[in-house]
Parts: sequence; C-alpha cells; structure tokens
Amino acid sequence: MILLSSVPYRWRYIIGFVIFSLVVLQSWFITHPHHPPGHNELSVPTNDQTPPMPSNGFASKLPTIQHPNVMTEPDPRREAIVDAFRHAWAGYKEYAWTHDELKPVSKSFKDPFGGWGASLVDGLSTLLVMGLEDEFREALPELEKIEFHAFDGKVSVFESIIRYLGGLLSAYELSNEQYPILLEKADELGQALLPAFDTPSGLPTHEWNPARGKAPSNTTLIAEVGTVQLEFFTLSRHTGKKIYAEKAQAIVNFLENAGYEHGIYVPGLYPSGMQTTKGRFTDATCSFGAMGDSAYEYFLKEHILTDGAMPQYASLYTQSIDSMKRYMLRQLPGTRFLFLPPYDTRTDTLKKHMDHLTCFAPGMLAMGAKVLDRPEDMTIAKGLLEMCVYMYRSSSTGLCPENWVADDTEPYNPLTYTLSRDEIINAHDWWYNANANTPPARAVQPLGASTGERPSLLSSKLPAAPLPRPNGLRVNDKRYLLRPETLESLYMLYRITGDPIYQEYGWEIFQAIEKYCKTEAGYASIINVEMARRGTNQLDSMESFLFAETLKYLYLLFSPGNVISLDEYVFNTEAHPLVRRTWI
Ligand code: DMJ
Repeated sequence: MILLSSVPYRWRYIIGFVIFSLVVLQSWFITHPHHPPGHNELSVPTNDQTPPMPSNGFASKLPTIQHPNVMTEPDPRREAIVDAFRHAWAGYKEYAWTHDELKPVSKSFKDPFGGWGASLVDGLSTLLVMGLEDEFREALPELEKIEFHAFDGKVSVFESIIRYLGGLLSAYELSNEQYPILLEKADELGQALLPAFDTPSGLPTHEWNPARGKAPSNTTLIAEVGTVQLEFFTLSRHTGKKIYAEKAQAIVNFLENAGYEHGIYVPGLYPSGMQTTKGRFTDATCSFGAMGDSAYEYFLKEHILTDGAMPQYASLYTQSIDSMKRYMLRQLPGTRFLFLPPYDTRTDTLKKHMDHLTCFAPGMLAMGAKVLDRPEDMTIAKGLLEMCVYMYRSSSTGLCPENWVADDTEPYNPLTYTLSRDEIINAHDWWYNANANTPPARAVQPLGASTGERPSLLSSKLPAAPLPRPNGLRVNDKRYLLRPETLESLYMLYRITGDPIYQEYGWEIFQAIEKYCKTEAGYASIINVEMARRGTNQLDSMESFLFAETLKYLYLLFSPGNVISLDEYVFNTEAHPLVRRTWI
C-alpha cells in the first residue's frame, strides 16, 4: 500500500489490472487442472457425464472386498483343475487350433464367432493366470494372422467384445504390457466394430459385418448394449483413443435418461429387446438371466473399475437392484432358497423359471454389498447361491440344468426371510398374546425338508442335498452347457466371506464335470442332467467360456487370495481380469 501510494495514478490502474488478471487465471487453472502427458488427450468427466480416465498408481477409495480369512497357500486340489485345462487345450490344439471351438465328441471344430479363434483368444488370460507360459507363447504368433476387418459375414458385437476384446486386453495387462500384438489386435477389433455404434441412438447393433460395414438389422438386447463399457474404457486407456470410452459412456448416459417413452415401466428394470434407431425397448420382460444379466453386472463393475469416479454407475446399479428386490425376488416357501425369474414389467407378472445364467447374480450382489455397504444384499447373494448350488446337488449327475421351474414361490421379505414357518407364526402370536413377553429368537432353518440320497458323485465333505426337491421345483431345460456362473459366484463368495463351504461346493461340481463331461479330446456339454450316464448323454459342444471362465473360476477358488485379488482386478463378464485403477 505504502509502495503503491508512491506510484503515479496511471500505473496504479495498470498494476491493478495485471493483479486482477493473475487472480482470474489462477482460479481457472484450479478448476481446469492440467493432466500429465498420456492423460490430457482424453476427456475429463464433468456433470455432462463424459467418461472418466485412469491416472497412475492405485490406492482404492472403495471398501476392501476380500475377506482376511481367505487362504494364503494353494489348495492341492488346484492341480486337478490345471490338468483339466491342459487336457482340453491339448484337444483344442490337436483338432481345432485357431478355430472358434473344439467339437469334443467328434474331434472336429466349428466357427460361430467369425472364425477368428475364439477359444484361443478366450483362453489367453487363463493360460497366464495358471502360469502356462509355454502354451501362451505358442498361441501368440497365431494372433498376427487374425484379420478382423476382412470377415465377410455376421459377427455378434457383444460376443466379439466380451470374448475377443476382453481376452486380448486382459492378456495384455496380465503379461505386463510386454506383447504389443495383444493391444494392436484389440485396437484393430475395436476399429472394426466402431461403425456398429453409428446408429441414431448410439446403441450398437446385435450383429455386424466388418467387411461390408453393414448391420443385418437394427435390433439389439439390453445385455448387449450394457456390456461394452469395461472393455472400451480399458481400450481407451491403453490406446489413448478417447472414442471408445465415449461410445461406451454414451450408452450409459442413454440408459440413465431412458424413461417411459422408451418402454421402461419400472425404474431400473430394463426390458430385454431393443431397437437401435430410437433406442426403444421392444418388449417388457426384464431378466437377470438370458438377455439382461451382464447389463446390471456392468453398472457395478464400471463403478469398481473406475474406483467410484462417477456416482452415475453406482446409482444405476442400486436403482436396478432395489427394484429387482421389490418386484422380482422370490423365496421357495419353507426353505432358504431364493429364486429370481424374469419379470414382465408391463403386466407386473413373473415367469416361473430361473436360468443358470442368473447364477452370476450372487457374486455381483456380494461384491455390491461390500463395495456399496449394502449388507442385506449379502444375505440375498447367499440365498440365491444356495438355490443354484442345490440345482447341481439335487440332480442325478451333480450338474445343473440350463433352467428350472418353481410353481410354489412367495415374495422375498427381508423381515421374515431368516425365520422358519413356526417362528413366523409364533412371532404373530407373540404380538397378540398378552401372556407372552418376549419375541421369539431368530433362527436359521435347515435347507429343504428332508434328506435323501446323494446323486452319484465321487467324494465330498458335505452332507447330501435334501431330497425330494421342495414342492413344485423341477428341471425344465435339462442341458448343462459347461456354464460358469455358479462357479463364478462360488469364487466371489469364497473370496468375500472366507467360508470354505464354497470351495467344497465347487469341488463337487468339478468332480461331476470330470465324471460326465470329459471326452478323449476335451469336455462336452450334457443333454440331460437327470440321466446319470456318460457317452450318449453328451452334446458335441465345448464353448470357449470353458477356457475363459469355468476352469479359471475353479482354479481361483483353490488359489491363495493374492492370485487375482478382487481388490486389484475386476472381471469382464467373460472372466477376463482387468486392472482396477484410480480414474479422474
Ligand atoms: C458367457 O459368455 C458370459 O458370461 C456371458 O455374460 C453370458 N454367458 C456366457 C457363459 O454362460
């Protein structure tokens, strides 16, 4: 001030202007931070919901997922899973190498996924997780030969993203980014698929012809548009090309803003069918099984992958799960089994079946319970998983049907779920009975009604599953297609609770797969899980998810907690682990 008073008036104005400009500039830099090279070419999220971008280093601000009691040494049973993987990989190499799938009975191959080598690419991350490095290195040169752009036929956009893109990116990360071919091919596939997103709504079409640059129709499914984000965010992160993350984020924004006019009747419950022109829903049935499943899984996993960078993902997830609990979740009376059938959101009616595909939901709910502090969801996760496991344990082969029906169900009620029938009645009496002065103690009731014979399993530490099955519970689609969802949930629940019962359940399932599915060349699907015989009960099909998911989750179930820890990785829906990071 003293100094300023000695300066002529004209200069005082100039000095004042300079100081004012400096203050304005400084506050602009505070609200628009400069990001280090490698980040600044990618967009920064704002309230307009642009996608987040990762920063270096990772100290998660989300709650820890894994339980401290998870084992620290491998369980010796893990070796049997590696042997199973080697057996199937050897068969694939001998009879179907570089094709999409091995036909494990006829020892030939088929190419339902563009013929780009779905099993080879889907298997890469498991080879790395299991430490099968020779096999991994032997597969790498084959990647050079894949020509994603040249394929003149229909490929599924969804399957290409979850199996090929997820497989390449995960292998790139798990191999410490040492093999550039993995990222080059991921980028090439991303470029080949991007035009499928150029629809008026921004929703990608169900199928795409890369060579002709054409989509055969303007239809898609909610699971397909909602299962792009983990892979496209990660692809942007490694290539620096923001277009992938933007396309994926545009879909999330679309879903967040979709309303009644698009065909949504219950907030958070998205019907299965969609068209890509206006993004309208074409039916009203919402499912956590076929055609819906992974859209809900990805809301939560977007939150985990980006370490909570965007409140939008968690709020979409909680809205969906709250509605699911309110409208869709059922209990089998007198048991702890929870049942999650598809739901017609327009007529407010539930279907009677539950898909094996729905058995991913316990793992999702348990993770959400931890990460978002929703303890009730953990109870539900356990009840749903008991249902899925029971469908394995109560069948003649020890394998689970593709779907099952329950005629007799009642709405899930959190107040009565853990009470037995008697306790519920007594609780009611207590309320009206003047002579009683204490409410009954809460007690967990046993599963099922009576005990029966164990299906022809090999060995188990567990008591036999209660039989007969509860009233009105029966197998519908009798096939077992080597699906991974129950094993996925067993791995998640084991890592989250530390309860070894989930390992025992998994071991039983593995033994049943060995007994009924194994062929000379690999593992076959099963025609009828209620027919306890081999050979004629096998289907000539071994989908690539046997390599990517089924055997990987089994291996991890018997691995120490630091092998693909849920606090360091998040799985895409095809079980390809992706590195969790801090995103900004
Ligand atoms: C896998 O391809 C994926 O898990 C997908 O999300 C649904 N189902 C199959 C395996 O059953």
